[in-house]
Amino acid sequence: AFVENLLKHPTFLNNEYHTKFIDETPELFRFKRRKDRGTKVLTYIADITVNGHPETKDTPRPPAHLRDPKPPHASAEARMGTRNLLEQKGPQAVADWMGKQRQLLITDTTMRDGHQSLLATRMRSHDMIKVAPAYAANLPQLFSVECWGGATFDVAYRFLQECPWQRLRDLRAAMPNLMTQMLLRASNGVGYTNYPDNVVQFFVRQAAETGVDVFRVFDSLNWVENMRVAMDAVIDANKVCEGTICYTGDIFDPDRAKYDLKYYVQMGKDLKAAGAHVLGLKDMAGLLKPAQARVLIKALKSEVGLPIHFHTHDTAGIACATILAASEAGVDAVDCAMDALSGNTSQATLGSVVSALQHTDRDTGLSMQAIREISDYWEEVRGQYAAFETGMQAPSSEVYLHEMPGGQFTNLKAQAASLGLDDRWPEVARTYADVNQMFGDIVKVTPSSKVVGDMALMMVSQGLTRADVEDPGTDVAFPESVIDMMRGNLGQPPGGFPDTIVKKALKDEQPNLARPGKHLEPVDLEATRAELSKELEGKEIDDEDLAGYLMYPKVFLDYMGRHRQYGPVRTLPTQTFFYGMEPSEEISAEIDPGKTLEIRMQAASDTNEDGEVKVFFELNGQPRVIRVPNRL
Ligand code: BTN
Ligand code: 3PY
Ligand code: ZN
Repeated sequence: AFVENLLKHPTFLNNEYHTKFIDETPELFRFKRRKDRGTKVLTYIADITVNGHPETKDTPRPPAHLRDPKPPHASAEARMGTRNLLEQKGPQAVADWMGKQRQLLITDTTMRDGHQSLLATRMRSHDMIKVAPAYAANLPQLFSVECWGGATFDVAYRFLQECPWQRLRDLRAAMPNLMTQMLLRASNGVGYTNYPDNVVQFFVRQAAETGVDVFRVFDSLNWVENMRVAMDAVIDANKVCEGTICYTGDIFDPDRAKYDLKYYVQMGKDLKAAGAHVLGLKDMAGLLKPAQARVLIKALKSEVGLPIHFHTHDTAGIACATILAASEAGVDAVDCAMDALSGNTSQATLGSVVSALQHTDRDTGLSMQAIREISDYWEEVRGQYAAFETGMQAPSSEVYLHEMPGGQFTNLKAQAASLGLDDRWPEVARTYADVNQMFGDIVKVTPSSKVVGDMALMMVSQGLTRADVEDPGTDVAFPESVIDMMRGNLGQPPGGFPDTIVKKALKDEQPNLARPGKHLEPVDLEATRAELSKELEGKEIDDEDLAGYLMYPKVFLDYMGRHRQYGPVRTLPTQTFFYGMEPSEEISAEIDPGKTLEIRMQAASDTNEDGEVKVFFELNGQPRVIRVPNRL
């Protein structure tokens, strides 16, 4: 209630608050006695039942048979996996082992990039944690399970009302023999901007402690200089540091000579020199073609000498072919998504890759039956998220024109539609490519891809061409993100940004060409912890909460405010979370290990003259009535 009051207070809303404001504003402390967690959760269910969930309101409820899918049986004993090796012998031993394996190693990306690319990152922990024991028991040969980082951190707090750290902790506990993997945007953490070095270090240390084993570290402009702080932090934590090249362009295309074979080999060597245990090759848009993969993987293998982990997207429908070519060229590990969450902007189809390699010298050793069972589970899970499907019907070679990352593509399409540009998508795609050239042909991946997207949408909606923007005579209102990037706040691309665009965006201001973190003051962590604790009524702030707040201050505070009102809603089945309950429906929610709420909804009243609806429940057999305002 305190945070609700705080968030609603005009001084706070005007962004003028300071810590004294809280001491000087006693009305913030006028709130009702704290409710118990059962009541909080019932309040949430009642509210969603009456008013709908803002994100799924106008979409049909998924069919009843998809309610709370059952995971496959996990065979009794989890066999030794990569995590045991990491725990016993450390990250270098993992890399050495990788390089010696003949089988193609597989990372399952379903719980991170799979749903990030297909379902707007909306998959809830509830659906992941249930199936994790089946992964541990039935797929012990997996290299890793990518389940954290990228956009999942932000979306967990912001849209799913759950703590991303708790997700990680729970997954880690459920898969003790498998390495977990995260995507880390180097100095941009899991955010969209460069953080001070000590914040990056603090975040990595905490992620390692809570449960990340493999850190895929990349920079959105491929600037190795800007990756060192994050890479060093991973190495210090004794976890696997996957220093990563982002792939763009086409190594065979003489018009894209900036990103040629030599460029990538040199970057690979630089990452090795920076201490990477494994070399990541991140083809975030799915641009690498089979013939190019053969050449690139061979060159990286022989000239860099690190084990290689290849990531691609199936946006153009060719990812399996590229993966098989990379496999023939000696790649050590590749990323796939479970069949039901694969294809299109997601990863290649895991079962198909595994099957294609059976009875060859790169046989993965993974059980097709285990894959089918787990994929059947994911198929039912996916059905619950129908509201977030993008409607993309087919893969498309258009990606070779615009080069949008898998995670951005459908997002930008929706953004374009919301600006009334639905019928002008080909123009947006073309303009995105033009902006890339205007910016000097840069790597486009979060956050640089967002900047290119912002600029393209602005140009299409205002009818501006590249020539208009570059003309010194025209006045252009650049998006803030573009000005920020031209200032050097995301770092520098190879060769720098072109003068024309820097001058145009910054006018007389000089860009900063140094690593952004070099000039950012370290954050006083203990002072921030104390301030945050004060803002949250003296709540004790642990390192996870502090790291969350440092990444996303407002998102974190909003989350905490809602958490006080609604309690542990992360434990609700997904249909209940997004659609509420129906009369006579019964669900259970395990709010603590062994402490389960049995919830039965009886009925809802008509709306009374105060605009309220009474929702009648049984909670663990006891009748409970919750009143909620009808806001419809
Ligand atoms: C629950 O299951 O109890 C709900 C999840 C909320 C967890 C709270 S939120 C802030 C803090 N950080 C954590 O990792 N856990 C708690
Ligand atoms: C992310 O940073 O979230 C990505 O998936 C980049 O590809
Ligand atoms: Zn990806």
